[in-house]
Order: sequence, then C-alpha cells, then structure tokens
Amino acid sequence: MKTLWIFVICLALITSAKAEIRLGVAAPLTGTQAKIGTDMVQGAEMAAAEWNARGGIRGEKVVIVKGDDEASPKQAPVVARDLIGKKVVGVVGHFNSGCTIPASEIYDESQVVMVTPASTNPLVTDRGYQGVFRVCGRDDQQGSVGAKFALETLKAKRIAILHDKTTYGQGLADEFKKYLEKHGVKPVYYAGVPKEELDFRAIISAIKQTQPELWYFGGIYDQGGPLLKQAKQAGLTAPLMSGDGLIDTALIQTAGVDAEGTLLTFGPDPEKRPTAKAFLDNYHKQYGQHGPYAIYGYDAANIILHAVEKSGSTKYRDITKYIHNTEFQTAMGPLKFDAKGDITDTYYVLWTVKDGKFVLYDEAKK
Ligand code: ABU
Repeated sequence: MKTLWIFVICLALITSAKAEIRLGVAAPLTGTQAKIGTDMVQGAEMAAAEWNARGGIRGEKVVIVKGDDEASPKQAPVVARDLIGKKVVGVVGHFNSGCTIPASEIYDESQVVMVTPASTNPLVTDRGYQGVFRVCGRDDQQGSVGAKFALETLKAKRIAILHDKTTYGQGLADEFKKYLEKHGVKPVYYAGVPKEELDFRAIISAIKQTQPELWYFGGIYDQGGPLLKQAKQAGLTAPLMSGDGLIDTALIQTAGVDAEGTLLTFGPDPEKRPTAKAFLDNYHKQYGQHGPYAIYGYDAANIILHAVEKSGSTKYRDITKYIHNTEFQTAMGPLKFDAKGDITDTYYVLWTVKDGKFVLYDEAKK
C-alpha cells in the first residue's frame, strides 16, 4: 500500500511539473565586464518576458538560464557544459570572442545552437559549425572600416597600434594593421599588453615617443578607460581609435573628459531605427538607459525562440535549419544569415565621444 502511495505521489509531481523552454545566456556577469554581460542578459530576459506575455511557446514558459563565463576562455567551456546539462534549447552568448570560440566547440559537440550578440573575431564562424551564428559583424570588416577612416578622413600617416593580447583585441588590431599596410602605411608602433594590466605608463611613454597622429587600441572598455586617463596625464594628445569593445558608458565614467574625441567603430545607432523603438521604450521603462549590447542580446534571444516556435521543434537540426533559411524581423532591422552564420547585411559606422556621450561621428561634426 505504501509503495502504491509513493508511486501516486511521484506521478502527480511529474505530471504537475510544467514543461518549459530554457534559453541559456552566457556572458561575463562578474568582474570588470559585468556591466556589458548584464546588458546582454537583460535584453534576453526582455525577449523571454514578451514571449511569456503572449502565452509562451506552444504553451510552455520561456525561462532564461544564466551562465557567468567571467570573460575567461577557461571558464567559458565550463559554463557551456553547465548550460547543456540544464537542457537549454540554445544559447545567447558569449560576449568575448576568446570565450565564444572554445565554448562553441562544446555546443557543436552537444548539438546546441548558439547566437552570439557580440563576438566579432572571424574564427567564430569561419570554422564551419552549422549551429553557430552571430548578430554582429566581423573584425575583418570593422578593422578595415576603422583603418580606411584613419587614412582617408583623418589623413593620418603616423599611427601607433596597441592590443590586449586577446583573440578579439589582437585580432582586431591585426585587421586594422593589415589594411594600413595594404595601403602603404607602416604603423610607427605595434605591441600588446596583458588584458589584466592597468598600469600603462611605460607603454604610453613609448607610444608618445613615436609622435603618432592617431593611436589604435584593440581591446575592451575596462582597460580603455584607464588607458585614456593615463594617456592624457602623460600628455599623449593624439586621438585614440578603437573598435566595438570600447563602447560602454563605463569607459566614459572611468575616463571622464579624457574620453572626449575617442573614435570607435560599432554598428548603426538603434535610436535611428524605427524597428528598435518598441524595444528601446520597453527597455527604458524596465531597466533604464540601454547599454549598447542589450538590443543584440534581445535580437539573439528572439532568433532562437522564433526558430523553436516556427520549426515546431526543440531539436538542433530543426532550429539551425530554420535559422539558416529565414529572414528575421529584428529590433535592429531585417536580418539574414549566410551559410557560415554571419549576417549578410552588416556595416560598421564611426562613433565618437562628445559631451560625455557616445554619438555618431557624422552627427558630432555637424
Ligand atoms: N566585439 C566586441 C568585443 C567582444 C569580442 O568579440 O571579443
């Protein structure tokens, strides 16, 4: 009789447990890049909340499962395995290319789709994994856009290059350098600095001695802020150019007025996109001002969730096939993927810091 009761209770528990669609979000959630990771999570959480307000997917609630990769290439595969163990249908992430690349090998082995909102190193998609996508551009594109601007608009000839020795930072700096050299300009300085370093005095002194008209940094805002401050203290007056790793308000909070005039490449301004209006209005109501990667986290989440709904399946093969064959109407606009998982219509634009804000370079010049 006792056994029968245990059986009945277990059966009741199993049948009352509602099925849910779990979506992983992997990003740096602690440490100096926690701000940008939190923006990505909030974007994905907003997407999940909207799906749930519409009744979920086939009546199942969408639940976000977070993983903190600590911006560490060693921790990223640990997070990937943890999310896979938690039976996620897909993963939004990671932020750092140096995390996305090793983690994507685990997702591929386990047949879990991933869409990164931010990882721009070419190798993310160049390895040919069918279930690896990104909603941002690539560093061979943004490195060229930055270098072309340096040569043609700024007319710079003496250019110094520094990078943070990471997959992203060095990769981007090398793409920038490649374009310069192809156009006959040899950098006056090229070096790397470890990603954890915050004392740049010796490096800045060496850069200053080369008398650059422009200096370029391949790296992230957590080093960019102190770098800008220390450069101004040392009297390095040439403007700094960088890529999409620098675009966060934390850079301006750290560097203050020393960030003014900094140049960087990033995607188009969502504030100018009618498709982004609903996202921005809702995000501002819920979380306050958006960080630059929140909308990319939102779009990446929606792409996976749409694929789960429209393919009628949670299977890797069905989800990837749907993503490869669909034009998505995202907050950033219509978006399609090529065979490698890169977006087909990408363009980088120049941004700068003016009056304590990131603004489009063309607007700052008006
Ligand atoms: N692309 C912005 C920084 C993230 C990364 O690719 O490592």
